[in-house]
Amino acid sequence: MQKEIIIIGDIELGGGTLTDDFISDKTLAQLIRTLARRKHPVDLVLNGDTFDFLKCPFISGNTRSYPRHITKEISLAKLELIHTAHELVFQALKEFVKKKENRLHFVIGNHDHDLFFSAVQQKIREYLGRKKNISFRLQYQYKEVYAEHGQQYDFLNKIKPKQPFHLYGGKQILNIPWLSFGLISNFMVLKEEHPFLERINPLPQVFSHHQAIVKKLSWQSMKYLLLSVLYFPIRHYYDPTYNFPKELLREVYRRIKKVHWEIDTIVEKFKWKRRRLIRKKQVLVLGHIHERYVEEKDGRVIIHPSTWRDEYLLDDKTRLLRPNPKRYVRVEMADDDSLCWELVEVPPRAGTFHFDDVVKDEVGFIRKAAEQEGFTVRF
Ligand SMILES: [Mn+2]
Repeated sequence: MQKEIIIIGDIELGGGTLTDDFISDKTLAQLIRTLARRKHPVDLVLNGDTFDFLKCPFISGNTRSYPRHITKEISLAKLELIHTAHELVFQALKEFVKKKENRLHFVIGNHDHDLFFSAVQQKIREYLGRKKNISFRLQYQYKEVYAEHGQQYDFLNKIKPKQPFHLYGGKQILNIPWLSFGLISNFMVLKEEHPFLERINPLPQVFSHHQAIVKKLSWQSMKYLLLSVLYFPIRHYYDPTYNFPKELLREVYRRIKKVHWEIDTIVEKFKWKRRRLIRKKQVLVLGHIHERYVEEKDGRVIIHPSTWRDEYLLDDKTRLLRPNPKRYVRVEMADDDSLCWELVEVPPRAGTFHFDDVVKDEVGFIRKAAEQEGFTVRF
């Protein structure tokens, strides 16, 4: 075999706090260690949102906050939390890159925009004990295989790769999308109050069984939107993180009205915008949306393998919460460049919960899920 390519997206390693939704360290580390022992070269593509910097707090002394002016010092402090919480995964990656034929590619997503800081990249290389076979990029391409995170086809989470930073107060700060600024300064309180609810899909079902959250969410969104348009741009005139891109207004309004925050048109937009590239590829992998999607046509496949975060599917009738399996894309490339692919499913270790029990004690069930996955929480 010429090469094996493994594509894993939306792992979302967090800071080990209540807002960290990744608990499958054992399963993931085991998979990476298996890859490290292969006899042929392996490309491991972590397809964006590998780290959840967005929902990771900045802890300084006794204060915990979600600052919107994200300097490299703040990103590094968050990275340290993530490293401490998920050392098992870092250790496995370290073992993987030790072999110089192997390549580790970090594709940048909207939750790990912080990877644009070269100091953050350097620190990761330091943690993994290697420099050469680790890369940070916006997309991965090898012959007829292509992967990118997909936030560029999502109006609200689109990043600006050519201007990843603002200059503010003489310092470089991250130029993250408007929605990310909103999440950081308005919705993290809600996420801390309802850490488990945010792991449950589909949203309309969750909302229909939990009216209180709908009220809180609509009120928060409306308040933030109004302030963003009418007040913040004046109050914080010199602060680039409060610039409001007007073209978002219509889209946001439409989404609030429909209580529709999930993005469902990424594949369609991707197919239109990258039609020339798509014609040249055989396997195309996107992330960002946390749903499994496979589209095979004319000897070509487009795949969303879904997330590695701890997520559940709510059954409307029984009100049971079933943990979603984790998935990754595996491509085998033969010496003559011919390839075969498969979407591999990893069964969850966590068990099934009842929605009504979870709602009564969200933190308790966050702990229970972690316990079942063998992940130690520190809160
Ligand atoms: Mn994303």
